[in-house]
Amino acid sequence: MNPLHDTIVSLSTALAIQAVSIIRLSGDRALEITEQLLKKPLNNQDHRLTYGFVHEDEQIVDEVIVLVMKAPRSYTREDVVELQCHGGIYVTQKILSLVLGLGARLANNGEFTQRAVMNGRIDVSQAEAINDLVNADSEQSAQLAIQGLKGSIKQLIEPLKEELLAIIAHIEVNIDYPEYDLEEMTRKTLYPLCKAFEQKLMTLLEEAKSGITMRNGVKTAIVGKPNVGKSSLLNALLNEDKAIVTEIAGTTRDVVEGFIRLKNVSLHLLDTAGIRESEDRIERLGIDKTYQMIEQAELVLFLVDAGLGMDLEEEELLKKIDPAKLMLIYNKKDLESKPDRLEISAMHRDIQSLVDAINERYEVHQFVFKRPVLSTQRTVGLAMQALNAMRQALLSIEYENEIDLINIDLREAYQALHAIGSLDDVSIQDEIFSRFCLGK
Ligand SMILES: Nc1nc2c(ncn2[C@@H]2O[C@H](COP(=O)(O)OP(=O)(O)OP(=O)(O)O)[C@@H](O)[C@H]2O)c(=O)[nH]1
Ligand SMILES: [Mg+2]
Repeated sequence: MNPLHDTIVSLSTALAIQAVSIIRLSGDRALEITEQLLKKPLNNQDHRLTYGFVHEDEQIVDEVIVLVMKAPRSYTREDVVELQCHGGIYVTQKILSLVLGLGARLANNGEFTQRAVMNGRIDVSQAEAINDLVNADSEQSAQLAIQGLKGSIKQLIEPLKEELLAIIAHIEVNIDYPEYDLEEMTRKTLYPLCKAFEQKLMTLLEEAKSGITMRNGVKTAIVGKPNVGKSSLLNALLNEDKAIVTEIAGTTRDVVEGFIRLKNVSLHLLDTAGIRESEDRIERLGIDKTYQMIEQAELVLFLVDAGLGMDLEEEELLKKIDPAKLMLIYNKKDLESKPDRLEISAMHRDIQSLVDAINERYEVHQFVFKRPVLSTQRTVGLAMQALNAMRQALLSIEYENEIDLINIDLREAYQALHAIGSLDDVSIQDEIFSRFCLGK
């Protein structure tokens, strides 16, 4: 039998002692197997909950609730049955083995979702979104996944595909039907079209990047002179004693990392070595790293000692940091407080003003979740592939290649975009679905 049409089964809940376990079947024989198990007809129970007993021969194994969802109104578009049994490990395994004995096969990771894709209920990008949603560990990542689930990725890519297809079709009509009275697509007319398309792909990728940043956390470097309280701030934000804090200047040498979720954004925090002229070789290596972190960071929290105020060195240092990613913070406000500046006291874990300021800063970035963005490595990779092919086409035009040669690159760009929502390339199927959890 075609493995895509046999009846699969798996546990939808964890194998643990719990109130209820759910065993899910999908496929042509799902109903029949359940009927045998319950010794009860289920044919007129579509989309209803039924009560019954699971039997092994004449013996009752468990009392269950059964939900029948006949094709095509189910997750997989096949006949689906969900058995809710008592959540004991023994009972659950027993029922599973009875179902297997009646001819169902244990499902692979993601196989239910794979069937949903195969049967056209959702496309691949939606399937990935389902996986992302299951794995989401924050409001932001869940929102991103919901966008993908609603099919927005398709809406994002479809117009691009159509636009490109129109260009390709124009070229191919020119080549294949020269007798048609269609204006000829020349390198000159093609160039601006490709250039505009390149720009659209670049925008797509930029937005994907901010989407991924919002999910993985904004890379945030905590920097400043020694002893201003950088490590104290890291600890206050994380609410734990992660980094060593002492009154000795030059305590931190290596980068100490942490991760926090705030209301509007997650931060990937990097506490760094304090910047100063130093004779100590190890400390200097640490300071080199600090400069690297300032370069790489998307947000720089620059700390100044409120008691000492800002000195010339700090002013010089500030000038070197991209103002777009800079936040200036005065720590140790318990020593001296002034109006009109962002003040905290890391040691006293009094940092709400900073948390509020960061949330405010990322309020507008919530747009990322209001609009669909590519959010998986696979889809971003394909969009990059499309961009590269388009750039190749532009080069090809500059080299004054024949139009049919240029068309090869355009077709390649189209293929890459197409693959974002399609499973035509069967070889990648397993790669995608193996990342799912069992039973999904
Ligand atoms: N009064 C006061 N002292 C603070 C505050 N925050 C930190 N300190 C003290 O400042 C000293 C230095 O704190 P750290 O957090 O180690 O400073 P750092 O910037 O990480 O220093 P380096 O790692 O050496 O660059 C410690 O003695 C802290 O207790 C604060 O809000 N108020
Ligand atoms: Mg430190």
